[in-house]
Amino acid sequence: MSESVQGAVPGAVPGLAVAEEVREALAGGVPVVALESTIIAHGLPRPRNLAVARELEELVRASGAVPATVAVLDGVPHVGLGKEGLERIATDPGLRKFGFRDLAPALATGASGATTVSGTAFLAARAGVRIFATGGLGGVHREWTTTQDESADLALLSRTRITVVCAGVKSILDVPATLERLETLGVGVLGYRTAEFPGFYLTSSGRPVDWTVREPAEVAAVMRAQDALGGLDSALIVANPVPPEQQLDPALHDRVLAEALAAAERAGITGQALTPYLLNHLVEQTQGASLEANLAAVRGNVRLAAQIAAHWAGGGAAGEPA
Ligand code: PSU
Ligand code: MN
Repeated sequence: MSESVQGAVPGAVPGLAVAEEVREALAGGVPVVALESTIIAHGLPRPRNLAVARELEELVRASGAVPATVAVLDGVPHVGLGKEGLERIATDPGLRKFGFRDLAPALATGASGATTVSGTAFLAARAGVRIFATGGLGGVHREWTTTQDESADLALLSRTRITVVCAGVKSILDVPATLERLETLGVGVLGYRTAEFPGFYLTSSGRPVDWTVREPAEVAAVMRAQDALGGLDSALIVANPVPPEQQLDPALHDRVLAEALAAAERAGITGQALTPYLLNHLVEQTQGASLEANLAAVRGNVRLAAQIAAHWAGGGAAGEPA
């Protein structure tokens, strides 16, 4: 069984509410997969988001792992939400969006919010959860040279030992610049059964990856090698493309994305609001096709994460390889 970042008692972190089921799984070598809540609260339209939140947890369970959805409720960071907590993140209109840097003020003031990749990765790692599934990472935004808008996801992942299964970075971003930044930050990127970095809604971003793995066990082996090397606590990104038959039509994607970026600029949308604005715009302007591609990507990532978690926990294969 893997060593937890916490030492002897996985999940026992002061100030962190780790669900009993998650704690028991970590202590017993049962695979655990962390899930983020920003995609539920701010990245998907309501009321579909609640059904998706439940479906993702069920997918993890069906693969023999325990889901740990992460969020901050009334100033308490949760790793593993109960039924009510999940409902709350999907329906509460006042729920904020918390990256890593928001966690301390949220705790101190009793605030509630969904956690982004940076907030989720930090809390999950603190609880001893090593594998995390999401849709697409944040990254370097287009127009970075004037706005300096780069998601806090990247810097946090350069300092946190966690494996993130994603469909690349969101295609609303500057993908080549984001890949360069990941290299600068020393964050490893593995293409899963692909030599090309995925494009979130699209199967490929057109950019190459340096490393390709074909099986969940290979990912677990890379994680063990990270630990054997020791030293810096950087993350590992497993880039898992959406199947070609489930991707968004690339021509439609390019056209609608250009419109969305122009609309955001006209509306003066910046900061934390930008990513949800662009994602919602794409859903509307593609008549929901971008949503289906997004969901297909997330589902595939959650399944793969559960398989990796099984190999990491030493429990053999979870489900069948995709
Ligand atoms: N993946 C999705 N949809 C999302 C996100 C990821 O399929 O909405 C969220 C993640 O929480 C990610 C965040 O951390 O978008 C990035 O936001 P920003 O660019 O403001 O850092
Ligand atoms: Mn930003």
